[in-house]
Amino acid sequence: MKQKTVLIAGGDGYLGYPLCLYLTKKGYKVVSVDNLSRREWVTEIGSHSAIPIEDRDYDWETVYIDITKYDTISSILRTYMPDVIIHLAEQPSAPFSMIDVRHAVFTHENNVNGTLNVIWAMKEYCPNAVLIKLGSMGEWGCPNIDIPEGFFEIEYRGRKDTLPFPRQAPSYYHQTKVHDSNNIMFACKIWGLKSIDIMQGPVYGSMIDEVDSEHKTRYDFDAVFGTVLNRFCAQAVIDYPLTVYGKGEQIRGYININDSMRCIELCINQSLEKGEYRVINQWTEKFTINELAELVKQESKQIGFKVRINHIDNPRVEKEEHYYNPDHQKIYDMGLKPRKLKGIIIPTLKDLLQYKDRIEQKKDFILPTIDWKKGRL
Ligand code: USQ
Repeated sequence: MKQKTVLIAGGDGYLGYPLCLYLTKKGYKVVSVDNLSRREWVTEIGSHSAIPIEDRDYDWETVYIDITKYDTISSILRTYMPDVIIHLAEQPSAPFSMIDVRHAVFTHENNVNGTLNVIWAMKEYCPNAVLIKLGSMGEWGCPNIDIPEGFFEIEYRGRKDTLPFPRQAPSYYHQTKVHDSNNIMFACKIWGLKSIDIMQGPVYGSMIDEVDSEHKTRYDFDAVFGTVLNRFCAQAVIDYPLTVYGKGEQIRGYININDSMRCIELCINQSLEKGEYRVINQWTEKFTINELAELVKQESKQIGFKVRINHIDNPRVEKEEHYYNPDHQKIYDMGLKPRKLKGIIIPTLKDLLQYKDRIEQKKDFILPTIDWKKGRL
């Protein structure tokens, strides 16, 4: 069988880089495109990745381009004619998008325009390819009813229809993911493109099973680019009280970085009909923030850490107590065998201990300084 060519947009990021490694080791022909802007954004806010990434290797083809320029992404698609395009090339931080108007507009231009360029170039040069697009569970918000995977049946004034489930994003970053979803759904409808739109919850973990010393992913722990569990693990390593925002009863669906890689590979091997727009909720376990903090505290006792938990004012506008019940059956139907978060905390802490000095160096960037109402504090 022909080896699939997979183009990964955003191949330098937290997920993109290990995904290149993972898929290369699995025998796919991988082409990574990136303009390294994630590195610049983290530098702009004054922080750095706990795991150094300056000297890492690329055992796959890498192209330095900016996908917000149509001519560059279209020429790449014309040259490589990928079977699958995995689009991760977005500004991924909610706080970064809430700093001020400049950052909100930049996040929209970068994310929404990049995705529009990808779908227009696909239509022109590889209309039979499958687009696997990284969206966010945040697109759904926290409604007081169950969350389906994309569509739901509704009866209104005596008539019934199957409609896209309402999206209620909690930041200007998450709003860009909603705009992307609408634009991709529309492209599938009018041009017959094929796409899987992945609604992924916060990802955690410092490494994938296939990692070696030359191919480590980045690991952010600052208040802008670090996701909550990764932050808690970094905080535990330097004996910094865990930063629970507000009441800490916010619930999210989490996924380990290994499972994220595996789900994406399962998506690569789905067969989609012409015009199909499929939505997947990609998360494996639900926790409140308080439960996450308690788990990190309990687990890390086994390696002699005495973790403290601190409730701080919530810089975000979000529900702190709510119902949360999103479906996530499709990843299991595709064949995912999930891992449990509990077993991953200690290996992550041990891995991070090697980088303790780098976390200490930037500990001033752990407390949040961006507020949803006031902008930069
Ligand atoms: N939180 C804390 N303490 C912290 C950091 C966060 O209590 O130190 C809380 C937040 O208030 C929020 C929850 O943890 O309720 C999740 O925050 P997060 O920063 O881990 O995740 P979020 O900003 O939602 O964004 C991250 C990724 C984003 C992805 C999203 C999936 O940065 O790219 O789309 O997770 S989801 O959360 O399902 O929308």
